[in-house]
Amino acid sequence: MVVTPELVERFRSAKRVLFATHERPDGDALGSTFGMRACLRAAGKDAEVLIPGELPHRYRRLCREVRREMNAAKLDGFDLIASFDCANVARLSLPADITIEMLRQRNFVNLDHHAGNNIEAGVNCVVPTASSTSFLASHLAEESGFTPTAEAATLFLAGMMTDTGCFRFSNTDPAALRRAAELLEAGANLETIANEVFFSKPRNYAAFEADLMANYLKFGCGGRLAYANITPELLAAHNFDLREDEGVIDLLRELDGVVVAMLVHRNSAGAYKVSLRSKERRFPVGPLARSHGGGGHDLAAGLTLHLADFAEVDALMEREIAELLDNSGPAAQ
Ligand SMILES: [Mn+2]
Repeated sequence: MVVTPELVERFRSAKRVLFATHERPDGDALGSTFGMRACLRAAGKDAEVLIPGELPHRYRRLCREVRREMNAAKLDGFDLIASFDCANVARLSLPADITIEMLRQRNFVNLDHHAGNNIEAGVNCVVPTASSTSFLASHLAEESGFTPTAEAATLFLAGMMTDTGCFRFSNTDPAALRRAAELLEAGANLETIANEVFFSKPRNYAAFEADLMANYLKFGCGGRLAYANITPELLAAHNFDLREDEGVIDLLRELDGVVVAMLVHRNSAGAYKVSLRSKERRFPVGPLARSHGGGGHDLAAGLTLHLADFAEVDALMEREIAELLDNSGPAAQ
């Protein structure tokens, strides 16, 4: 079994299921919850996904009928509540009237693939070796005896593809590729995923990216670091919402010769948010992020700095990334 028998049992016996996930939901958060919802509905059960905020543009057609509000009384109408793909209590996206304690007092389960998950539900199935929560959810559906519909297969595959960077990132493993094949056999619509999720960039986003690459891109560490400051002026010029697209950093990562990519933007509180990506396991950016109170994986991590301006952030990070690139082990064979 890929998921725990306890989790399977809770889903088998449930009649009305409510899903929650992390704030700023990504493809995996949405694919896993909406995919499992489709499986449950096809099995004649009631199921809803609770997301108080807006969905990113590219998922709006794949993920319809979002539940936006909830209160304690309505919560009692559900006999199972599930948190999917959320590692951190602070990031669980709930309406103002609902607390994590209210969920913990009920039949509450937790499915995730992030190490260090602190949701602490009644049943916790956390599998850090799994490439995505959508991968786990597709196995949960199968092991619970629900046949994935074509819609569910499409959603699970979309979640797997977004979390693995279309099977390019280091979390891609044989099990993920096999599962992708099985989901295609179950009717997943790859054309829909490609067109909705990946080939659907609004024109103002393309203009933002062109401006970024032409006018904001900088290099350090002898060309092995590519970075950019996402200034409020740049965002305003193109009416770009950085929350909409987490793929911007890949524009830097995909450059030849670049090992570490970094984006810096200033949040509404005036702090500087730093996103880091590394292309090589021998140069992990995770420990660097954690040394500043940030977090993430070895090759994809983030941190927040409270400094005076972009220049101070750039100088500090370039110094630390230079150290990382100089001090890590010998070149891979
Ligand atoms: Mn995920």
